[in-house]
Amino acid sequence: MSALGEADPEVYAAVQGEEARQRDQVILIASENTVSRAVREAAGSVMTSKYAEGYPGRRYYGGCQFVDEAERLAQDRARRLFGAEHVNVQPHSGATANTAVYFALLEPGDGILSMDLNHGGHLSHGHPKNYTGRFYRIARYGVHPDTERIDMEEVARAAAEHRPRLIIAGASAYSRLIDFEGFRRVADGVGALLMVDMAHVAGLVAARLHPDPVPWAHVVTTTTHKTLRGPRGGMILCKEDHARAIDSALFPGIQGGPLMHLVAAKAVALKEALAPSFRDYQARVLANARSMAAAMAEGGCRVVSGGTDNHLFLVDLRPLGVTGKDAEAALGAAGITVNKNLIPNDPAKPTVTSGLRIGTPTVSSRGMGEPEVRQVAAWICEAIRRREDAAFLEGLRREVAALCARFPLP
Ligand code: DSN
Repeated sequence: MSALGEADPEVYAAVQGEEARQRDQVILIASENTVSRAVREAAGSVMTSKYAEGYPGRRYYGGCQFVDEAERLAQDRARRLFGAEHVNVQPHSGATANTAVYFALLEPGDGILSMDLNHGGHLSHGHPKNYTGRFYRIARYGVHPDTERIDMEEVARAAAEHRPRLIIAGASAYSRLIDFEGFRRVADGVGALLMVDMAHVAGLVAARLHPDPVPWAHVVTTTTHKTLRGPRGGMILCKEDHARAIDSALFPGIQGGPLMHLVAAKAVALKEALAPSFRDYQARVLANARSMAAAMAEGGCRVVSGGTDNHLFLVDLRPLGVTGKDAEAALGAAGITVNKNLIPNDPAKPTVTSGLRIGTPTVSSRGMGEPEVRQVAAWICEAIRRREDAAFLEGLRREVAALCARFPLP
């Protein structure tokens, strides 16, 4: 038995349960992935015990020589991977990375122009219930009602009207390419700074399969655990001009000691992302998302904006007469994990929704390809249709587990 199993059987059982869930289910949460054993080993390493407030070579604690090595490796690899002038690998999360940027570049009351959460934006970009919605003057842009794509003319019009200090490009439920160069033109036109939150597409950017925000944005934030396939955490990339302000906004501004086990795990994931095989993986993520979106449309769903250019797509369930909430529950019973999601101009509440968000990073990490994801799409449509049929959902759960057994977790 493991040390955890002996010391704390209850937590051990929860961890075992989670391992079995990940092993036996098809996970289609667009913001999740499954990390390598090497990343897990670093994340579970002795570095969790070390305090290291400060930055490499400038710490407030003794004994930092080895954590310094790990942090420098993470910084160097991130700079190389993204071609960034300066990198901070310490943010505990994407929201924390964003907070550091706001504290570095803005004063309370300054204006931010960002994507509407109801059209695919992110909570920490100015939602009224988030601190950003209380501290800053928030203006929104959304997707065009006909194309369901970001409308750069609307972005330019909103920027001219609201004169923000910061424009944010980046989303958590948007399946189309984002024109970062166009955003920079709009920002320059009104004297604003541009921040890109590339959390969802960072792995695709690293693989050069998505437009690169780094040349255009003053600051780029990301998480490390989505398409980038690292441990949970955040990262900030910026031009040298903003490096000091960003570093001191993060520490001592909003964080204390960095989580050095996760910084070490970020270094490992960044090394993996520099390997040629990472590009093949990201190409599979894209091909799987496109193929799955097409199969869902064949199954009677409406795919928002008609398809996808990245790792995710949104499904409008109204043609099937089911809410996102009920579809999520039925699919959960069949061993398929998705999340309900608002679609643009959704008439339903965020706790109910008319849509699902479906992403392919995890299934692609397991090695599933287009035949498998098309099969999963067919199962999803069938499970939604037969959502009241508990015996069918139970049988499907066994078929899903059999598919998963052919594609073991790392
Ligand atoms: N909550 C994340 C997502 O699911 O997209 C974003 O932070």
